[in-house]
Amino acid sequence: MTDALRNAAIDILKTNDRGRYTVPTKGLYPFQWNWDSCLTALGQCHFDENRAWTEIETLFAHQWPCGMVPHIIFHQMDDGYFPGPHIWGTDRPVPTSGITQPAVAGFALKRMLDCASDRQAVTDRLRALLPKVAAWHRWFFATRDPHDEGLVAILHPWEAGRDNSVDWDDPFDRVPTDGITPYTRRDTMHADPSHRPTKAQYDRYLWLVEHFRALRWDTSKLHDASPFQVVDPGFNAILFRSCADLADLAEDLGESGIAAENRSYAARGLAALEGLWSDAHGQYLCRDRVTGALIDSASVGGILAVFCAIPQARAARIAATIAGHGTRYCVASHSPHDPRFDAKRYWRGPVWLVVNYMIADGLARAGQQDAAAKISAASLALIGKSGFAEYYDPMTGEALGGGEFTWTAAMVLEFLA
Ligand code: 9YW
Repeated sequence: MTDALRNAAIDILKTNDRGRYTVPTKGLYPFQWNWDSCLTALGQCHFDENRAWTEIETLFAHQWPCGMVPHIIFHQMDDGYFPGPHIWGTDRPVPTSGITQPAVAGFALKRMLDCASDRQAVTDRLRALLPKVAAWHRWFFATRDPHDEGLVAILHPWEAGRDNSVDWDDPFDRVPTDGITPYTRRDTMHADPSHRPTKAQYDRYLWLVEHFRALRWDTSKLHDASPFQVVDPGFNAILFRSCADLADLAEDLGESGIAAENRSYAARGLAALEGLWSDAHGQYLCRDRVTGALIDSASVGGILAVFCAIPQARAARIAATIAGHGTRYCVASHSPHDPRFDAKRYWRGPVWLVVNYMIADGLARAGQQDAAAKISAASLALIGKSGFAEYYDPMTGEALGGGEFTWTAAMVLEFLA
């Protein structure tokens, strides 16, 4: 059974491999996505280490001069996806989007080095990537933390990778929709529209893109110009974990400057994260940076915070919160106790294996082995029941969204390792 699952996962990674990058799934997402690629590399490591390093190298070959690593690289034109390169209008040699995604590369590289069959053989590749990842981290604090809080803001829901989370509902009220260019969505042609974001949300996604494009994608200006600035605990935790892991890697390579800088980002960030803790919810919450208020929305973003080195008591409480969800399959992307929970709609309830993986990893590191093992078992049970889907109904385990999904397959290889 384990061998069959493993082989099926490898088949998916190979099917979606486009040579130097992997598409999340054919049809729905025909390009390279940032955090998908980094997590995909972890799966590739289990059968083709060289290919795994190439995946990350390709991503960083498209880093912007300012340090940002874009969320999509449009390697080859494909009309199957909207919004394509012309809507973004970023003017890059190979077209990219103009926003970023969770900075999981630092973590991925450390994990890849730990898994390497010959660490010496990958040292040069790591040495070449190190300053690039460091530049990305520096860019985050320079452009997304203008008041030196130690926490960075996302300026678009797509940056968090949790597109239509309940977290963004209130801050989205401030984003206008007037004047946007008429458009035709493509996602709803590939997947059930009732499992996807609404038109009202897409209008706002597009308004933000057009607004940033009008500022010529000057990433030093976007933060203050954006009506949407949200401090997401999950997004920050991924960055802090990557900073800490990059610092370890840098230390090993004698790059003391990068090590010290990233240790400091991680330490300051961890301290600042405490301000997002909610005792009432037993997890962290987002903060709306425009109003300064915490957002009363118990999403998986506040659970994912366990991916960085939060205090052990917080991790224990998060484990209890997950258990308290009471869903057959964990971890629901939104609390089922909240009336806004929607078991089938994308990031408003369904389970995502990548998020499960990071939560399980964080819980295990914090001494919550049982809770981590339950998440791992639930993840594999979902695959056994419904295959390698994009996301799943936490109550029934039904497969939702795209099929033959790359990062889902990659995570299975990690869960089986
Ligand atoms: C989009 C590719 C991406 C993920 C995101 C997920 C979804 C849709 O798919 O985004 O149009 O970008 O929300 O996290 O990276 O798998």
